[in-house]
Amino acid sequence: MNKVYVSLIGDLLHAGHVRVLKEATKYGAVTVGLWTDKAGGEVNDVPYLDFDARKEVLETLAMVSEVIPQESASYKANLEALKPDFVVRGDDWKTNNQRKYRQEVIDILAQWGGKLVEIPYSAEISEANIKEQKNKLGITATARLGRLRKLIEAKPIVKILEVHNALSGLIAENAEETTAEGEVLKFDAMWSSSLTDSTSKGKPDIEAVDTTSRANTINEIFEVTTLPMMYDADTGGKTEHFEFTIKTLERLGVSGVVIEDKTGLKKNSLFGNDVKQTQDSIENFSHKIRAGKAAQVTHDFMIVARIESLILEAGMEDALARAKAYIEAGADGIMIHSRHKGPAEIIEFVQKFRAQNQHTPILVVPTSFNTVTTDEFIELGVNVVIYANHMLRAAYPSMMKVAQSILKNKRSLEAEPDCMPVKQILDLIPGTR
Ligand code: SPV
Ligand code: MG
Repeated sequence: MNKVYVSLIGDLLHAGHVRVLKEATKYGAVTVGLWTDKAGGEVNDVPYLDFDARKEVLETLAMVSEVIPQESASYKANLEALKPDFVVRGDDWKTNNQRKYRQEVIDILAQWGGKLVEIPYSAEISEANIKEQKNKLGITATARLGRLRKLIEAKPIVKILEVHNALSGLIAENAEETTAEGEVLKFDAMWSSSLTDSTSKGKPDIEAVDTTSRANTINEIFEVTTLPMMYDADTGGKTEHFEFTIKTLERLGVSGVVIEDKTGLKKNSLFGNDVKQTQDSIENFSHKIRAGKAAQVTHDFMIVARIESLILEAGMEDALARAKAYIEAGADGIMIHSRHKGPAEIIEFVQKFRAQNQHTPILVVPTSFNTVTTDEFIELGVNVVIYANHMLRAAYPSMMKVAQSILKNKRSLEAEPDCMPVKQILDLIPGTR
């Protein structure tokens, strides 16, 4: 009997998959190569359901003889191991994010006279459309919460964009760039920044906006988005308060918090030692991390320890010693911050840290060392990059410019080129009409 290979992510089985599998059975015994999280991570398509749950569903189908893992978005390894006579697939990969693997499949099959059979997909069952429908359904708090940890494990790097209201949340969710090779670039998650949430409420970044107010903003953002969120919890406050904050965030579906090792009146890190700021002791801060880990209800929630040693000029050795201690206290990740224009001290920290610890996720906030690309961060061993304030910083100058133009010209005509057309803003939000 001929061997047929069908490659699937299989998060949501739909008519398109059934058509492919039905057709595949006409050619022989069907082996499904089921994508692992890592395979999905390579093309920005990390499955929502666990591998075993997806496998269980496929194995119940009479059309499927066997389900094996496909560990990469490239079919190469499985095809070379299995040497199938046919690969059957929906033709949507002629245009989607997998198009670079199509020719590779054709070339590999040709080595033993295998053939690619493509099933026409109509627009209503294309992956893109299915995904859009799925996004419209929204996401549960539990699924959203667990997603960030999964993305960090599956992807070479996780890109997080700052959001401060629902509209900026929609931008983080929908912004998309397609490269010449067909790779779709998107943000993976949102950053609830203390700086921009405070600033958009007209308050200084000194822990003056309380958790209730921050939670209300998150609720509004979560109503219209599905991306996971990392929350900037400043110092975490008093340990007893931090325990409540964690439970509040988990209830909302936030994936994790970053707390910074400062004490007393917190000021924004980008001031460095230009203002009075005090670093907490390793002992106190480790205690806060331990209490937080003990307080969390879910398994997946992350507590990331943010080290301010470089910001406060306490030195590299201090930063490394703190990283070690905070991980021992239970931190799920380390954020190392710097306000230097160049990335030298961040690079040194990551290299020295990675020499001792290959697994704990490292997060960076390249506001000042902004020349470094995500590809370079991957090379270095960074797992998460947070663009921590750019949405608000982009919006404010435009608004200021338009306000001044109206005053100066005593009318709004001159400001029009800096404004989105009214027709466009009316159609910006789906469901407005
Ligand atoms: C924030 O976004 O509020 C941060 C990052 O904490 S920074 O402003 O660089 O300190
Ligand atoms: Mg902050």
